[in-house]
Amino acid sequence: GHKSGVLWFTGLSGSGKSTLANAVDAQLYELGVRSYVLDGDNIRHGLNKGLGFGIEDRIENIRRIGEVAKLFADSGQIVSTAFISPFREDREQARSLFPSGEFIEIFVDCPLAVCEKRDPKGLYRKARRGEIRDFTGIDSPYEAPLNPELIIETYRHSIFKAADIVVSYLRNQKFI
Ligand code: GGZ
Repeated sequence: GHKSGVLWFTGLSGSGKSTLANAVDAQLYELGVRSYVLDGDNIRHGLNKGLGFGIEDRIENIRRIGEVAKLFADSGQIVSTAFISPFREDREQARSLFPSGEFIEIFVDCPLAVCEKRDPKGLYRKARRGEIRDFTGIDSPYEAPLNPELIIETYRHSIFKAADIVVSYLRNQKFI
């Protein structure tokens, strides 16, 4: 068996949160650990359809994600959440839903300039042109974690190495 908990990935758009969460999920699957990833594809397009990117909507987005993550953890799984989650206070609120040690905040650290250069969906370009407003890092704030359990610098690690750092942490902390 294994312990349940949440891997809370936070970082800018294009920093690699979803990619990393999915790589960790794949490694956990190989190890026979039950895990699940919550990301924009299954939450923003479903449960949270209708929420936008203004401050109030982001707060509500993260609040619901915290509650859903708790349900998955209660079901015995290791759940990964891959959302910008830009505000410290909201991440702390999510943390407070979990027993101490079971909320693992992972700062997916990648400079804005690198995220902007990657720009996989062309959103930064649109934000720079003023075609999208309230874009994180451009005209909406991102508050980096002050004391995360892990910092992963995705601009200097391969995705495999980055996932390995997370899985090793879970081993060291006796989750798996
Ligand atoms: C930030 C936006 C915005 C704005 C659309 N600001 O790179 P992506 O496309 O796939 O990831 C971003 C995603 C952010 O949604 P989250 O639910 O993670 O945000 S938050 O935690 O702040 O609620 C981006 C896309 O949605 N996107 N408009 N204005 N990202």
